[in-house]
Amino acid sequence: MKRGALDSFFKPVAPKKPKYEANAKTSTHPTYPFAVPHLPEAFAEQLQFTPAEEGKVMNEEKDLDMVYYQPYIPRSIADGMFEYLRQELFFYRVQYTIKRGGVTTNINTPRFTTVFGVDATSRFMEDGSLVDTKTGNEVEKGRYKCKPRPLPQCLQVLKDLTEGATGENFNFALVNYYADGQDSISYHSDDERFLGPLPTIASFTLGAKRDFLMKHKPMPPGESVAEPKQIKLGLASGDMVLMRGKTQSCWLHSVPKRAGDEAKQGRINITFRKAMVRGGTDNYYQYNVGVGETYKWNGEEKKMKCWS
Ligand SMILES: O=C(O)CCC(=O)C(=O)O
Repeated sequence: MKRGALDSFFKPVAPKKPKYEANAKTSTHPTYPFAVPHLPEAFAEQLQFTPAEEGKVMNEEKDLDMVYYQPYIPRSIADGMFEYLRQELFFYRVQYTIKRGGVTTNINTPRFTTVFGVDATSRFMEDGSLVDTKTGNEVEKGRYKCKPRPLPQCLQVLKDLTEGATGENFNFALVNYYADGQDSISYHSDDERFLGPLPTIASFTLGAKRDFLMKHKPMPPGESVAEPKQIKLGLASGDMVLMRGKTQSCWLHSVPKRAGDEAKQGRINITFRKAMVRGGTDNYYQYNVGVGETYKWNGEEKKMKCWS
């Protein structure tokens, strides 16, 4: 049989686009403002076959080590997954202050955020209680300033599948919702010490296509090698970038503001990470949950609204 004929024989028929139909089962926890319905069955079934495409290794630039999946989540369910997560998760618009050189500045995070998980020194039991990883005893009061939340089933399913496919291990899911082209994240790297050296981060896109920009951190003085050129990836619904090796210690990334209609459809980004120590847990909840209002998607008004 010819190669082409073989390929078409084994190639799966493009799956139908399943609609988002609410699942009656839910994830609950005393720290959740409301229950999160489980991943709709039709999406869970199709996720079993991820990654939808083989990842492309990007390691030709200095200090860069990434795998780019186009897509990881099949396009047939990516937009449905976006609708489902936007509808069912709780979000925050975090405000905080920073002090630099004696000057205090108020920061309004320019996107909606939420976070689930706990660092490697603790873990959640099936019943939702939090125990010390080594002893198995309930975590003492005062270990955390924040109240850690277990991953809801929908993010747990995606995390487990991602771990299986990449051989990596994660204990946090951070979720960003960019409501429109005004929402953004400025150049930064996820190189906090609590992630340990050479952290691996799996970063998913659902919904609107947005540019993901990367640039090398400034080269040390006297470095003879030229600074690598900037990279621009147009991340589409279902795509995933796995950043590993020296990518976080040597490169910065951002999702800049964007004009045009596509960004107005909204975009969700999910990153899976592994925090090694307690400080990571307090840091992630401080900057992704904070102390302000809870927001929930209002399907009639088509926007995030304060939830009470
Ligand atoms: O939205 C994205 O693709 C990037 C998110 C990100 O860089 C972060 O959460 O640290």
